Amino acid sequence: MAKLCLGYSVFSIFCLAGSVFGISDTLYMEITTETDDVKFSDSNDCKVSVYLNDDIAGKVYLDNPGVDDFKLGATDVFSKLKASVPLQEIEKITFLVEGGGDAWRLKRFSIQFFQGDKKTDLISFPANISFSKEKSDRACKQKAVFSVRPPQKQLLMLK
Ligand SMILES: [Ca+2]
Ligand SMILES: [Ca+2]
Repeated sequence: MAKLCLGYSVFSIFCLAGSVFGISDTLYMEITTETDDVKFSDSNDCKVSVYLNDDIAGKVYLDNPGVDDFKLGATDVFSKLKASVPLQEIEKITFLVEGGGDAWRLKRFSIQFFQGDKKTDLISFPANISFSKEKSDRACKQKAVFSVRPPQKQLLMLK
């Protein structure tokens, strides 16, 4: 009996922790970037992160460990990124670039959200933005921040 109670208690605590901290319903994002294929579009030292609405503290870095991301003309997929804002409250998606002596040119990106066994549609955005906080390696205007708004709330529905 004592063993059964102990088992039950541990299970309860786990369930409680799950509901309090939202372990079971963590919202994840998958972001796919297309680096432009025109000269100098690739980057070796831009530190790229993405955040939702104005929650800069909740930013997640786009970096696949051991992979040379943002090569010329490359498509990079960044998975299991934690979303810091509930799905229905997302109004803005912002790319932030820190550093960047070697600018990065983003042609397009897409984003999809996952929660449990459900997911949203894939939403795709044109960008055509060159990023660099420090200096340019292209004769065009550099930005360090780029924001888009999801076009329709229906696209942010889990299915
Ligand atoms: Ca570059
Ligand atoms: Ca990397």
